[in-house]
Amino acid sequence: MAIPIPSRQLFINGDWAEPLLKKRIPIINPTTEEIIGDIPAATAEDVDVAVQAARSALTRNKGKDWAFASGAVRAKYLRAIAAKDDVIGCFEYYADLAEGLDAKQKAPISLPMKTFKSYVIREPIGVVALIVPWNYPLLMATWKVAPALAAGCAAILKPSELASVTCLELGEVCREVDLPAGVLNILPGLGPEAGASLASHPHVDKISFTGSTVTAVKIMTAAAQRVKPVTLELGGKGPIVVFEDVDIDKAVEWTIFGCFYTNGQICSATSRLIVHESIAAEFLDRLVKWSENIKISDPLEEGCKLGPIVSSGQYEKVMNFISNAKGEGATILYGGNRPKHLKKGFFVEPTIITDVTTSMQIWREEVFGPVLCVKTFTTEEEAIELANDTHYGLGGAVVSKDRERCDRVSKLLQNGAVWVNCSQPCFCQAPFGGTKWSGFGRELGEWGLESYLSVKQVTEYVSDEQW
Ligand code: TXE
Repeated sequence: MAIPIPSRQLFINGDWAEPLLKKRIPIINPTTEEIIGDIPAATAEDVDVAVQAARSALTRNKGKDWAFASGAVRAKYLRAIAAKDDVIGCFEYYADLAEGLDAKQKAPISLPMKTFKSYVIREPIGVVALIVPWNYPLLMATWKVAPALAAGCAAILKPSELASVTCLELGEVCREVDLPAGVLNILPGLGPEAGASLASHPHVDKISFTGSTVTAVKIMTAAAQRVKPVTLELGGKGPIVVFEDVDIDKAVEWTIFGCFYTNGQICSATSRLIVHESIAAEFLDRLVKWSENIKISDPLEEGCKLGPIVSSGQYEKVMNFISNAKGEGATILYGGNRPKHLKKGFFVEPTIITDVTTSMQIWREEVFGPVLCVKTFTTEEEAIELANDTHYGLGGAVVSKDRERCDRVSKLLQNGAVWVNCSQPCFCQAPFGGTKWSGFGRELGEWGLESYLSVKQVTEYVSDEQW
């Protein structure tokens, strides 16, 4: 059954506002390729208004100042938003951390001289730009909005032009819970217009970005001009290393989940299978059998396990990766095509690619689609070398019954997250982020909150002694 899409405007200063240039972007259903609605498109003019609203929300003197409110006050709003929304756990978690922040304020520092007293206060960084991608649009937004608001920042959320609808509904929730005006503004729009204006705006104090490495470079360049801090959560080409002592069925299941879940449109997807050569033949056999049973359909259909790719552009990109792999001499062991039973929509079969070399594009670049490439290994050392043979460093997995081996490998993988005997579990209490081209800074957990706080020392001369 089709879900009605509400027609929304930009969310600025606590209310809906038509974009100043009245631009809108069509929404295309990736299953039917039909236009099913549209979203407002912010431009630099709207960004100015929203940044001004956010800035005055920080210090407006009507008893509702956001930056100077206690963590407990902010926690009340976060819990109210959580009660109305889907990504409840994350908002509730940061409501708890906001309260915890009150107790940490004015924490004394022990100094070597009695003539001075020193303490530390944690203050919100200020106005923050939160730029998010289209995969998990509301969740990626929440990973930023909840800690930013808990810290006392005022935010401008820029959802992806390909998936803004759920983020806009967050605006309606904020209205319902009477979140002070300007604390959260939501500005969908094109990356080079709304996104770039936000990243370079002189009154934005920090940028937190999730998306591609190419766009991250542009954002960092803009931020560098004004010496602004950035947190970057970027792409990946994660390994899943499978040793010879595993329960093959369980390991196959995690391999499938780690690469094909959400169509592989996950930054931390483990899309490079590195499997011990002694079990490789049987492993691949069972992997193919599993893949044959994945139901590909309209995601609204019961039992669907694999829906369409997000957009025609992304569909073309995934198909190009597959044909380039063939062109470079790799073997398409399974999939590689549009499923025959689906005539419309941006659908791609789950795809398994073998005979891969480490110089091939399919080994080196992020596909962001349901495409797994495979290599075998003989020694643990070789497996680690293959796993780390990438510019990226977001998620990685190791599967083995040998605990000590898992500990050794976990230590040596150059990833921000390592999963042992599983792939992809994610909890808002644990830090998430990457190394190398996968970015820097951490989201979630207490690290997520710290990234929106600035630390100030206050040191007092307390002695009667004269200088
Ligand atoms: O990402 P972009 P796209 C990867 C994935 C995908 C590729 C391109 O491989 O195929 O990136 O996807 C905004 N200044 N990932 O084009 O461009 C944009 O509007 C400021 C991995 O969708 O990075 C959107 O809101 N902002 C990734 C956000 O940046 C700009 C998730 C992300 O878009 C901008 C998504 C600019 N100049 C794609 N240009 C992950 N790590 O999860 C664009 N934007």
